[in-house]
Amino acid sequence: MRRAALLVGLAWLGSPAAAHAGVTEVSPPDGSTLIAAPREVTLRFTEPVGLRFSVFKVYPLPAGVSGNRALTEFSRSALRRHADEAARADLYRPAAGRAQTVRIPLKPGLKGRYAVMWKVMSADGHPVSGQATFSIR
Ligand SMILES: [Cu+2]
Repeated sequence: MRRAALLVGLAWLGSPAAAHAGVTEVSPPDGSTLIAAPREVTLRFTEPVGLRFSVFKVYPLPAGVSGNRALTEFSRSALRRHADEAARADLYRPAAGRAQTVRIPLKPGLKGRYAVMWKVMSADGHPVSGQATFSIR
């Protein structure tokens, strides 16, 4: 009985339509406040994501952006921007291949509130986007 349940569970996990790529871990954690600037942001996904069609950005958050809705809107428009390297707080450059853990290097000397945003392709080709924030005192 227990063995049957385990097999059903594995079959569900292996089905491509079962789930989209989600973030299981963000470092620094969403909403955290740090006393020193980290060198990078790390995103861990539920499955390897294709890097070529994925976007990862870290932006300083303007003072007026607070609350989930404003943050989602800010993130949505920032993810679409091109040639925005100067405005960003990260040094991420487009890569190829697949990765389950993505490291986003940060510019040195950051201070204030930041939004980490991502848009990745799930295995079934559907895009999934999300965002998190952190602050540096
Ligand atoms: Cu899908």
